[in-house]
Amino acid sequence: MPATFMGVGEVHKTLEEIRRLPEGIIKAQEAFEEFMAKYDGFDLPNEVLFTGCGSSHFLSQLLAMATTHLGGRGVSLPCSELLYSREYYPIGNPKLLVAISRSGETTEVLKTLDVLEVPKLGIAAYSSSLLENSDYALLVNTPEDSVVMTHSFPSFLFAFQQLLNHSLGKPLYDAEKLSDLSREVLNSEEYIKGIIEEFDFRNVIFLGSGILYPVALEASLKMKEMAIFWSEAYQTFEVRHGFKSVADEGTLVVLLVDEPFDWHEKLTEEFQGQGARVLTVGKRNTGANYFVKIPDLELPEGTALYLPVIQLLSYYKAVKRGFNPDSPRFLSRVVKW
Ligand code: F1P
Repeated sequence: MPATFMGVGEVHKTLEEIRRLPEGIIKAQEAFEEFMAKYDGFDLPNEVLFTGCGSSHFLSQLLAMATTHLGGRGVSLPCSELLYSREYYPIGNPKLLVAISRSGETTEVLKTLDVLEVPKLGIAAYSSSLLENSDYALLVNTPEDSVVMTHSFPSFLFAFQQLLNHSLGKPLYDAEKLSDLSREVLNSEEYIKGIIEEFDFRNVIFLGSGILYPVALEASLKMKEMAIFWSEAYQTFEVRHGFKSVADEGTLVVLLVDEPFDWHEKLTEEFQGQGARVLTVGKRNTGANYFVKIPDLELPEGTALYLPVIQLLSYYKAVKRGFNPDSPRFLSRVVKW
């Protein structure tokens, strides 16, 4: 039976897990509280190096940016670059390595624990080799059967943001509020499904600036992993410098934005002038063809709220293309060497 046809009422595991973000935020808060109880007096140092693979690498970029945004110095590298090419990167003099892995068993992540003589903080969804071999273990109880990372990604983000706020003496975010707001964002599922039904785009460009750029990168990865569909991600205004030439009547441009300003409206109009359609995801529309409102939370607090939108978009594109997002071709849940 074709992979995408499910029994009446049956739902792909991947969709179920995307929808679990509200509880994931609460689990993330619990993970943060358990971490603080276990490592009494722990504070993050100012200079932190972050690493991970695939989605966990893009998550490491988010954590590095959140650290820098709050006055620290966060640097992110994919594990394999940290292992084999770190001399080309300004990793500086980090006082902690934060290694991220949903499974906690990815070979490259485990190997990074031996690279630098600094304490390690592991973030995983399972008791795992990563957590066993880290000095500090942040176990976020968001296990996923899906091959691709879904609600665990924003849940890990939130748990770390709370640790960051605590370490810098900033007020903690309100987990219940963010959980409720993520439920609000998930209410856009039917609308997102409608976009996929209405517009059979041939290619998709994801745009994001600052902390939303790694979200654009993750969106592009989700589209490739689940829908086996080529996509690209750029820093928002960079796209005008040549990359935009690919955009035409078969293109969907997904503009991830916090507070739009005139350049966002101009960019939207420019892409529409090329025949493309634009989906704006943010606090206000930019004159786009489609719009998903993100609740009014300052970034970086509200960053987690963008993830379900891009995950749902890729999920429904995968189903439309006749693929089973629960078992993407050529992929495994845990990459081993
Ligand atoms: C990392 C990862 C995933 C990707 C795929 C293969 O896994 O690259 O990000 O979606 O599942 O593995 P992990 O180290 O976060 O468990």
